[in-house]
Amino acid sequence: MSELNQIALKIISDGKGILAADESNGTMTKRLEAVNVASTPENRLLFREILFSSTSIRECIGGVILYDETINQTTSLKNSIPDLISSSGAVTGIKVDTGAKELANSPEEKITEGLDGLRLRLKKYYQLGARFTKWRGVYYINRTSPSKLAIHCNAHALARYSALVQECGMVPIVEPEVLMDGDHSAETCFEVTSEVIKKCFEELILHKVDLSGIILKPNMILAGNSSKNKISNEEVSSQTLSCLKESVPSEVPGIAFLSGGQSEIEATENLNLINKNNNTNFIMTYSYGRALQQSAIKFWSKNIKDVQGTQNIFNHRAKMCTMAAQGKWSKELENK
Ligand code: 5MM
Repeated sequence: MSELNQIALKIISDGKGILAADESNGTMTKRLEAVNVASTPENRLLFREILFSSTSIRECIGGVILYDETINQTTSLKNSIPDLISSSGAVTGIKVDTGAKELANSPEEKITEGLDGLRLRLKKYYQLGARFTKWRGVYYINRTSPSKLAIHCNAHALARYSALVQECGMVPIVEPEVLMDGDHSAETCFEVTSEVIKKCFEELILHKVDLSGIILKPNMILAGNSSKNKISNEEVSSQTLSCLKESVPSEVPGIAFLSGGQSEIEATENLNLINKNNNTNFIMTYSYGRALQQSAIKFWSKNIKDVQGTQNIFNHRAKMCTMAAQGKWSKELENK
């Protein structure tokens, strides 16, 4: 087992999953303003410190993805955030892309940027305690998208990023997100996701990335959020499994899904079925942002001083996701 493979397994084994707390300031501002909290560095830290000091970080969460602002912040007890996370046995991760920007010659699509100067930034993050990283490519589905161009250049960027991250001794999370926006069918989502993931692996292999030392973070196979032809949770699980089975090389140790705008329960139930029916050798777990934090942030915004109450809500969500990552979740457990 290579060192990178060991780090990847530490993050995702035994039902553990990833807390994606790497919202950029723009996204975090949307999340906080939606619950009437001012988006200041202090408030962003306040909420995140509550999550990172919850008991579920030890019990359920194998890795936490941070944003640049957060990895440089200090807790109320004057500890570094990576120290707080590792004191619970979890691994610190960091988002290293600088965002999805308009793609030249295809302005309705996006290319994720951040390769310039990346090697130096990675060295700095390693010194701060990060042992894994994240880079997200986004793909829209509509009549003309995603184009071959968007599929090609995002895969190329994900591969160049992954090679640099491994060179610096960290595990890259490879996140090609086919967005749920639109009225497309689940069948189209399947075809697009399969093409996007296959292209990513073609490039990762070309760039000599050690596939046993990455974690793939894909979307599940779902109909678009405005489609009238939604598929059942059972179908989501079977189609997601067959898509990944045909497009992901067997060396990859694990797959950690994004929630992509699914509700907390939907994302939990779908992950549970994926694990119940898992006919692959991949570990299937979660790397959720919204589906872990939604209820907690709502409660906290109305009860800013109630740290324990906020943590109870977050702990329950993390526990449910961890049960789902083992195929042991049920509605009864959810409502207990
Ligand atoms: C946590 O949200 C991340 C958002 O990043 P930006 O602020 O740069 O858009 C996002 O990459 C996230 O890690 C994944 O999409 C998973 O989050 P969800 O909410 O889809 O589970």
